Amino acid sequence: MERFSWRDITPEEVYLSRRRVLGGLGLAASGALVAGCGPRSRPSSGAADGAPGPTAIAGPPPVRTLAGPLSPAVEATPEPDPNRPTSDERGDGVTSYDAITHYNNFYEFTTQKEAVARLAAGFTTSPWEVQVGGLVHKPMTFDVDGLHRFGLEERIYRLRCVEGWSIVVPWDGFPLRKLLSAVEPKSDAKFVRFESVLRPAEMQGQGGVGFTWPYTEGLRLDEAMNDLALLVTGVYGRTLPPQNGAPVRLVVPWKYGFKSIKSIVRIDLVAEKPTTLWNTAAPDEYGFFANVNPAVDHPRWSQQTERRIEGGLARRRTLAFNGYDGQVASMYAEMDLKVYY
Ligand SMILES: Nc1nc2c(c(=O)[nH]1)N[C@H]1C(S)=C(S)[C@@H](COP(=O)(O)O)O[C@H]1N2
Ligand SMILES: [Mo]
Repeated sequence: MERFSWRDITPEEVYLSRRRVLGGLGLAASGALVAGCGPRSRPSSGAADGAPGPTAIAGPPPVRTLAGPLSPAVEATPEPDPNRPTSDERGDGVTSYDAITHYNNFYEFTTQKEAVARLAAGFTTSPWEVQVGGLVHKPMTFDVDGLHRFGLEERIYRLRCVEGWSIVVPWDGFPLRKLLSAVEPKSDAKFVRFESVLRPAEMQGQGGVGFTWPYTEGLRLDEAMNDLALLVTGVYGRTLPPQNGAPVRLVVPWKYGFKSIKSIVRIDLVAEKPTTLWNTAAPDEYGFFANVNPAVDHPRWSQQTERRIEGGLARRRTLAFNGYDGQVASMYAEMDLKVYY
């Protein structure tokens, strides 16, 4: 049984150097990680580190409606789809399938990012039900095929982990707002609460202490209705592999990655701000809103820069709202983002 607590969650550079000290072994197995194994120093905070400044935003993220069903998940990088854009709207190239499926945060399995894929490999994702209820007029239960009545789109989003690493991913899914509209929220519904599966027999990390399982997350209703908030069942045109949150997960690209809850079994409309796993474990470290904000440091590390998990040690500037400010900043016009992080 693995035992860990929120204090084990560290900035990526500490995580990587700790792994190196613990043997360095296994690390080289993942090509994506070799870059992270070299000697590294603490990132300097701010302008002095030579990180490139933000580039101009060309428009909203690329969206492509998918015609057919998703193909089965694969172990190795799937054949490239000639129709898929190879970069996001900023021109940031997509991160490879191998990299995003072998460097994961999924604490139900382990805190070792390189080991999640292996430990999650046999995870049972079918049958699966997602119950949608709470303050709604039409509570509904969906199986995964049933969710696809809301359509299937490919969206290339950046995902920025609170620990300081990031990826660019072609997700397949549909806007959460379509599902929420279908269940017809009552007028007193103000927040949405999400719950991951509780299955300690298959998830060794749930046997440990330090967290209140199951993993839970939440959004304010207007955030959940924002077009960018995506319920995801696939990646790279393939069924989502277990390590990335199969069979269905949320992706909220303007917030730190921990808001993008995996392997969802319940979605409830509620009146009060829901408690969430990370906010409960360490409220001063992981806020409920958790909007990507380079101006507010994590209490234990800077949030000014980040490292793409492919492409070496270079750090780039972290952008307010992860660069999606044009689509989301108006929701927070009244909030002091230095206080409500
Ligand atoms: N249920 C659950 N969801 C989760 C997590 C988790 O541990 N459990 N980790 C979160 C964190 S911290 C990040 S950065 C993203 C990582 O998603 P990825 O592995 O697909 O890149 O998943 C998020 N969703
Ligand atoms: Mo994260």
